[in-house]
Amino acid sequence: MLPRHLRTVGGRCFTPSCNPRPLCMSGNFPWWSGPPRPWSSFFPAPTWHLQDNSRPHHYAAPHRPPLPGGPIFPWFPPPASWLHLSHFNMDAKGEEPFRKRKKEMGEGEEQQYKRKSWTKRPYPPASDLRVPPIHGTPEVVVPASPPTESRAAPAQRRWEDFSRHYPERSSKDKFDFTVMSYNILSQDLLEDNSGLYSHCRRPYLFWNYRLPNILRELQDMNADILCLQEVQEDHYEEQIKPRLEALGYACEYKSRTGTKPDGCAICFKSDKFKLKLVKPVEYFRRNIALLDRDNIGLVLMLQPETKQKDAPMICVANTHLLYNPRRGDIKLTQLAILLAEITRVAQVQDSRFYPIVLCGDFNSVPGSPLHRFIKEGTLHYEGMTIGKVSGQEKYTRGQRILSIPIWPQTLGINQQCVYEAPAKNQKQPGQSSAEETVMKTDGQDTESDKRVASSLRHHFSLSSVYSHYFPDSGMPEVTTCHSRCAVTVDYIFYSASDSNVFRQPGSDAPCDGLQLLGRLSLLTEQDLWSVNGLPNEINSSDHLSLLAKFRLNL
Ligand code: KL2
Repeated sequence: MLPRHLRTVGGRCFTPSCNPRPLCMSGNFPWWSGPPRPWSSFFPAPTWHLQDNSRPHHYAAPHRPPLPGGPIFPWFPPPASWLHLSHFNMDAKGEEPFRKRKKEMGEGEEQQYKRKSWTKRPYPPASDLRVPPIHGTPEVVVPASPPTESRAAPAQRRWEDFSRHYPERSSKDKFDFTVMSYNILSQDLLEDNSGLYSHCRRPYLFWNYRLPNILRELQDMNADILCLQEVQEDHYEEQIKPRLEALGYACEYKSRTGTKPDGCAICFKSDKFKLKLVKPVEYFRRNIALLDRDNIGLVLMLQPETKQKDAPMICVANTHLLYNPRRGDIKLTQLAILLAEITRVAQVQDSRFYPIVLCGDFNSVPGSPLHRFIKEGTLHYEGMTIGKVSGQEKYTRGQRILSIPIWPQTLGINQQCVYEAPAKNQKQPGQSSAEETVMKTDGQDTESDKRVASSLRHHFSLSSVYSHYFPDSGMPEVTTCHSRCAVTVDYIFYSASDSNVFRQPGSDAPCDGLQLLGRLSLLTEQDLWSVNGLPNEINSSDHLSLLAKFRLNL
């Protein structure tokens, strides 16, 4: 966030009074309305390639948030991507920011901002909320009437249809479904980190204003599976879950450990899937100093409801990894725990797995070691500084390097992100003798043992739904945008065709994994600043939702 003295330049305030222009609101609702949803026909024809054209990550984006009224002073606030300064408090207990000052607020506003126990029901239940109409501003009472706004051409999110790349299949031979991943910005975190939202008009930050927007977006997206992060428990129980249940979803929730009031939810259309297994995943371990953070994950096994044929189960995992940009060691260990849990529930035999959809906010940027590890299945980390892992920070000099191995053996997870069998010396599926030796002779490794020991692996073959860069402009896609940064940290990974996915016995399906039929395009940082960043009048989180359509061949 900019220091206060820099925020007022040339007599104008950069942050709170910009003209917010909602995304994609030129008379139409940004997404689509009313079932059935004609996915491919409603949106303009796609201009996308199927390949995942990963490019090296770069940081600066050559544009800046708009100054209201045009620049009259030869100074501009730097773009958010230049301002990714870590909180000085991060290293100690990085997740816990300072409680933010609320003295600037009026009395009534402060009432709204106060965290309350959910048993006290400070907010109206879902049934009292008027979900706003598809067109126009949500019909909720906001504390101050916003000034008149000028609307510019809105940034567009388009549906990109890839289905033409796949042969048509009869309805009995396929199971198509949509998955959304969305960090909805818990009100508690918004208030704790209010400096990140100093560019926003205050009325848009009230939960009573944001909730109907979020519910409307969920409703209009109408995804078959929702993977939500930063879902505050009171809001979930009283408002979000009842609304989603009314829309035909069954909902599972895992709260963060400790005193953190938010968590992750996975909701699925109960007429499309049968719940086979729920696995809440806690990363906190009392006896392991490295794992003292309260992040969590949630894994479900879902059985597609198909009339004609038995479909294999689908493993859906959702997580929100640690934010602290400097603690890549913790992020990698949290990820390893999640991958180990997925292995446990999704493994069919040896290294064959049911199709996996892995969603979440990984607090790591594209091209970072953590991101590459998920996609490539291997990471050699010897000599890597802990701050480099997530790629959130440019300068990592002076930081300590990752220890080898990253996590202690007492965690019971090997370097292949698989839980070790309780019996000592028992080989894990796919574990080589060299790795086994390294685990046993820790401290006296040979050079080649050391190389194996300083490499992580996992057994899944995962692709990312998004490409992370726009092919024509080379501009980075952005999934989160606030005063301090505009980057991709949210992903939907999936077991792509040709991966090591379980094939139904006797199946003549041309491929074993999931086929990506389409996705809702993301935006650039520039697009988002043209609507005053996030959250804004219409988009009520500091993240964009991610939406993908998959096909499972039966
Ligand atoms: O970046 V996030 O926002 O993926 O949307 O994930 C974390 C951050 C979330 C959960 O911990 O809270 C936000 N500075 C900025 N943002 C922070 C900080 C911080 N010190 N701590 C938590 N968050």
